[in-house]
Amino acid sequence: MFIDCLTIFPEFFVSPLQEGIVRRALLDGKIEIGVHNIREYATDRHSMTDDRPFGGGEGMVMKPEPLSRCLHAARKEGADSRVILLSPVGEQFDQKMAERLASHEQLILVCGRYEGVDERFRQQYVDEEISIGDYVLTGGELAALVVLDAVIRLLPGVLGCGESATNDSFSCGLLKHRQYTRPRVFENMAVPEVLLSGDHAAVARHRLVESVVLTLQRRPDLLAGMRFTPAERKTLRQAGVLDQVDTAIRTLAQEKSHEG
Ligand code: 9WO
Repeated sequence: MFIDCLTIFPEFFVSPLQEGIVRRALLDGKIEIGVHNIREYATDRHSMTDDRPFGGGEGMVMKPEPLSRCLHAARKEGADSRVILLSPVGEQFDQKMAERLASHEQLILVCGRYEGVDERFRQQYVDEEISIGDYVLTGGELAALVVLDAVIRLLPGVLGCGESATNDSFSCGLLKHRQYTRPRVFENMAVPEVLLSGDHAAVARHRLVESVVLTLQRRPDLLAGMRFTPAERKTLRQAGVLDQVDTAIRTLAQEKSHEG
């Protein structure tokens, strides 16, 4: 996959791309990342990328021409590319969106600064606008790095077999169970006995219950539309949480039907 970032602060992308899994994906050639300095595509004497807003008011707006020139330079002709603007009014980013974006050949992440980008650039070139959450940043760069990180780890061969994405929080619709490592006792707290038993089926049942209870407590909204197999239902019944789960799922379904 090609990932290209359009920014007036290319240095933002240096160290986040030089660590851990993203670094390895780059070295293995699984991804190619281009960081393009919008300023290099300004044509005036002072390389201006911003200008005063029409209609007056505070702050500056990013000029459309340097952005479009930069975009044309970044775009791989003939590739299935997606142009994304990071902005607080975008659609909220989530794991499902990361999975969808991971299927494109090229992502072009446009990072705004100042008060935002000229509306005509957005209309003409932006395929989708993405928000990573309900807060305002000083620019789109950190949001672009979040999207980039979440997408890269989903690409084939990027995670080793010991770090598979299939057991992550959200991948199966539930939050991931909590983890333990050595020592067996830390500050008087022991590791749950079942995890030491070597009984893989019992461990799997324990983790399912842990996941479901954590999701009920923290993110019951994630249980909407959730379906459990008869074996899973049996495990949840034995753990005494099945009724609570069914009630939560039913309540969410009712809430949804009242919305529509
Ligand atoms: C800001 C904005 C506010 C209201 C309506 C539209 C808007 N567009 C932008 C915008 O493109 N802002 C640029 C990027 C310039 C100012 C700083 N920027 C920004 C992006 N701040 N916060 C984000 C952001 C991006 C993704 N998820 C959360 C916040």
